[in-house]
Amino acid sequence: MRFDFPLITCAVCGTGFWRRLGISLGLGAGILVGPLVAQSSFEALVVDAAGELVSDAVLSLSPLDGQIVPAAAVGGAKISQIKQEYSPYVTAVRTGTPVEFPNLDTIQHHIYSVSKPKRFEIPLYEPGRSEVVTFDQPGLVVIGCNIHDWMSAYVLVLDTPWFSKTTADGRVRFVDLAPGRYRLELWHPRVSKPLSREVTLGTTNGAEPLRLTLTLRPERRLRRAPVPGAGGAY
Ligand SMILES: [Cu+2]
Repeated sequence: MRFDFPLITCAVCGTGFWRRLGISLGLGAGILVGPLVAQSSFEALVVDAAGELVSDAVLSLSPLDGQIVPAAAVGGAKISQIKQEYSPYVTAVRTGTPVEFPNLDTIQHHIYSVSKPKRFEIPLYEPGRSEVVTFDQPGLVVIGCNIHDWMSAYVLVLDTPWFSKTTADGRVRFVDLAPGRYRLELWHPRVSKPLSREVTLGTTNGAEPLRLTLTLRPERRLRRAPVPGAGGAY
């Protein structure tokens, strides 16, 4: 079975090659179709069981054929505390990435995680302060706040450089991938079990993104911070 995809932008380097790719689902032989070229691209559309577009889903592609993996980029990510929430709610990083945690509020926070890939704590975190935590093991890290129990954030730490998070359009796009087989994994904060399948990237003309359906648990995330102006902030 083969799907063809249009190419738009690079989730890794941000460049905008307008190439097109073909992708063959890795069912059985996982046949590559069309002449091989140096690079392939990939686009996916993520929807829920009702067909609604899904944001904050992280799709990653891990090479299975010894494709050359680029060195980790210099730089990091940032998760702010602002208006008594973490922003962004979902962050995906490559293993070894430093993540900055600036407190942009006028109150203290107390950041912590007890997740196995990165247990850490930044106690009584003063306004204006910023510390860096390096996520050096792959896996899912759930972050909370000991003062504001509604505050939560997720850091998905990945060994591959090829990952991207969906926004409101439910789409992820990759370019400059080497042709070959990849393990595709798709995670979301409300998914019980991440979607996982093997895909084979080739090169050919195409038009439609790969449509992926996630079965999501009901949304239970509640905003429980005090209403601005009503007093009681702490
Ligand atoms: Cu807090």
